Amino acid sequence: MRVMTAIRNIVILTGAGISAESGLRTFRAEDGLWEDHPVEEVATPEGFARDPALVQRFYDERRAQIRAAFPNPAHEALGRLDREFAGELLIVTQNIDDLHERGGARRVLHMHGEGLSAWCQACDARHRWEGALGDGPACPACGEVAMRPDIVWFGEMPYRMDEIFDALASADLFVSIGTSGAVYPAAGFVQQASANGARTLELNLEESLGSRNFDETRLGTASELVPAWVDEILRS
Ligand code: BV8
Repeated sequence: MRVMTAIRNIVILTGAGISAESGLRTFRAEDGLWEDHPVEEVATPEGFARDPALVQRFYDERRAQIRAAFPNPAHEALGRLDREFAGELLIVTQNIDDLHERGGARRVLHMHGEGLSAWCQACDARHRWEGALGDGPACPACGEVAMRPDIVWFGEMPYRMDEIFDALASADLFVSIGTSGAVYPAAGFVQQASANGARTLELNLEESLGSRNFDETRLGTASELVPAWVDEILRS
């Protein structure tokens, strides 16, 4: 365990586990299905090209679930950290919900896109979108019917990787919350942070694929572990 020097720069990575207690399903159920669909069918550009109506319906359903969900104590604790921590902070989330923002966090980076955003393939405009896309609405900017979910699918480049790599290069603490460590490049962030001299901490319900890469792993639910950890940081 690295000596606990003053912490001035924290990077947090969150996954579906932090939103589980808000009622949003995580991905890696035993059957490897996403909401009863094979991943390739609903979370790849090929799947979208093959059956756009199915994929639009899949994300219309997830968008409605996001809007019906509420932040839980873990999201709210990170909001408090964002308000009260004097140093640098970046919350990189793999989640497409807006529960970090509704929990009060501001410095949030959605590396896999956002469920409440639509991306026009005709003019490249992005729009906040709370309703359905399956019924083929026209793009508010160009009028074309060409909007897709603003989501990073498998095989697509995650958003704002440069900012993430810069943050990992200067972090002195990297905390992973509620992620299985199954998907790259997010699953590799802990090694990058560690190689740059950061301490690394995992808060998760169970051991993950990356647990051996962390200085410390605490097992439990996010709504228990995250508020306690935020208290610890704000006291130190
Ligand atoms: C890319 C948006 C090129 C969609 C998502 C072979 C080897 C290595 C890599 C690859 C490979 N073959 C292909 C790849 C690349 C691929 C990949 O990693 N595949 C995996 C399957 C092997 N990655 C990509 O394609 C990525 N793009 O590589 O581009 C590139 C990259 C960089 C530089 C140059 C080129 C793009 C991947 C993005 C896919 N989109 N999401 C949507 O949401 O609909 S992925 C999706 O699954 C999530 O966003 C997240 O990233 C990922 C994992 O999900 P988790 O969030 O971890 O959730 P999960 O259910 O898995 O786990 C939940 C955890 O929470 C569990 O551990 C559980 O114990 C815990 N938990 C549960 N309840 C609680 C809890 N914890 C606390 N409290 C609780 N109450």
